[in-house]
Amino acid sequence: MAYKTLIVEIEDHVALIRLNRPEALNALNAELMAELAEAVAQANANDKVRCIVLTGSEKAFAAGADIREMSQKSFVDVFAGDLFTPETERFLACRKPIIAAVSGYCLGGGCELAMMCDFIIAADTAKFGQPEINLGVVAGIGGTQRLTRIVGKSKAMDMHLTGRFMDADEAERSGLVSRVVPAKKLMEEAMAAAQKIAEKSALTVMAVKECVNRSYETTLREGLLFERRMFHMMFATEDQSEGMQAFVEKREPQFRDK
Ligand code: CO8
Repeated sequence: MAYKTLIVEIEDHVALIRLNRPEALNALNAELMAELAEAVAQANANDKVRCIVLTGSEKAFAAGADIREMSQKSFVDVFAGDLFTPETERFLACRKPIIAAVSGYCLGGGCELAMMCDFIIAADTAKFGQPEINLGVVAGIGGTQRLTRIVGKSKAMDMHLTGRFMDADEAERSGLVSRVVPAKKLMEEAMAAAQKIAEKSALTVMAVKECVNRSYETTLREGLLFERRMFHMMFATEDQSEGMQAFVEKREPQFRDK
């Protein structure tokens, strides 16, 4: 499918989705959000795709929701229209891992979108921020909730209240990103991580994503039980038997997603 605001390529089991509104530093407008939700849903449904990488340009992953577009909206438009809810729900329904490869500005809705991914690999040029306060609004697609859970209350308050930007090193120190790499190596690293995931059993990958995400939704006790039962359930799969047998026989496992 051809998109106006995205470039989508599938390479060796990895769907690479590139935000492509260079004229607005990949600001998230209604069209981009609808196309992104569709592209992710398609990748999720495509048996050839085992992992997704979401990226922007060197200058910006995304500089936030589209301020020009939002500036024309009323309360009724955003509330009754439920701005961005269906799109984010579709994005979050994806059961395959999504890696955000972030270079340059990753602000407001852009930072929130990156946090909706499963992990973030950042270029050393990345700048994260929740500057909505400068526009007279609060974050709206998870910034106050996800950033707080990821980096803790003090830093989340600092970011949201001052609107300052955080560089890649600070983002790594704070646990917002999993690794920082030189900008030139960003796509190579992100694609290599995606390829590594693509080699695993798709069943186990799906289970890991569900287990880790569960930790944000439940108490520790319930989360531990969920994880334990998921572990037990994996013994109903051929891939568990193959994975363990391969280790014992000192060979590479041949997973079949069964
Ligand atoms: N929206 C629309 N256009 C944008 C945006 C944006 N968020 N960011 C940049 N652009 C446009 C600029 O207007 C400019 O366009 P033009 O050339 O036509 O004037 C072009 O991109 C290049 O930008 P700059 O000239 O400003 O580039 P600089 O390198 O000088 O500055 C910055 C880069 C610092 C990133 C600057 O552009 C900036 O501050 N951008 C806005 C950042 C921001 O405030 N983001 C938060 C937006 S609000 C939000 O994300 C809320 C999300 C929640 C939605 C919830 C819905 C339910």
